[in-house]
Amino acid sequence: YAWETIKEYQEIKYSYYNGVAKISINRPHVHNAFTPLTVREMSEAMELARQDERVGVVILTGEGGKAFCSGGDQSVRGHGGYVGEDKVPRLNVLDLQMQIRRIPKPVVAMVAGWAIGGGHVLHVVCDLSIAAENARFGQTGPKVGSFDGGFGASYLARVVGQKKAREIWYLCDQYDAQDALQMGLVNKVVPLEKLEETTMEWCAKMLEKSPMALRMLKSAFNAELDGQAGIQELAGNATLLYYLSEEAKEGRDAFVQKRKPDFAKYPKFP
Ligand code: 2NE
Repeated sequence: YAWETIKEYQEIKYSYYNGVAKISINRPHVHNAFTPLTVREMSEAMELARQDERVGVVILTGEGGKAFCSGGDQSVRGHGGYVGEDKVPRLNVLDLQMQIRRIPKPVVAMVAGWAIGGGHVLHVVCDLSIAAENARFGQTGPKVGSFDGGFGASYLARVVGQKKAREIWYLCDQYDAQDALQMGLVNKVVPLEKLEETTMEWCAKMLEKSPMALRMLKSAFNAELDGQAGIQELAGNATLLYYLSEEAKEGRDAFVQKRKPDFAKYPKFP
């Protein structure tokens, strides 16, 4: 694929091809563990993908074929979070999780090798996950003095069930791609050499579909689980649809033209 670099970064790659944006963690020497800078760059790229009207689907992945992401870089974990050049401890990956959940376009995790710890949670919060046969999944929190009690626990439990989610967190075992497929943690398993091709085929199928329908579905799936914030997201999309209607435009026009709105002609559906 002729991926076009959209912006150069230090710790990630961000590129575009045929309606698809690809955000790839580029720290293969540490199995793509993330620092605050990695996350800040991913966050900016995710926002660029959201704003880019050419982009219909986003792929999240890691460089090198040996790891998707191994979580927070333990060598920069300080007192209260992961520490960057400004010496401030942060857990900014939690904001990135929210962004993945809220971007109104499907996000697909393309997983080769390790998806571990906070890296595992990143694939969990993606809409879909395609795994290579060499993929390995798991949480390590209780082993390294950490945990993710947010989406990393509650959404994982929605995906694989309460018993399995508790097993994953309490035992910190590792699971291969077939285990993950069996528990509904990934959508498909393919040979490593077919990973990008298959992911791009799935993206192409989604790109043929109605972007508004996909947008509504994503917020509808979220709404059931995200409470008031989920309803806000779904309702925002309802407002978007309403603003596209003549009925809503009549209200705006009447105000601007300083006249009484005439809503009488609009249908009162049963
Ligand atoms: C992923 C795993 C199981 C792979 O094992 P293996 O044996 O295949 O590789 P190795 O030798 O451990 O790793 C290769 C290099 O990458 C570094 C290693 O230290 C090693 O470096 P060198 O010895 O060659 O210099 N590396 C790997 N993961 C790293 C990491 N996360 N931070 C810094 N360096 C890392 C094995 O590597 C492993 O278990 N990695 C640690 C996984 C982990 O515990 N991640 C953090 C979980 S906590 C978290 O992510 C988190 C959270 O819980 C809540 C909020 C935010 C984040």
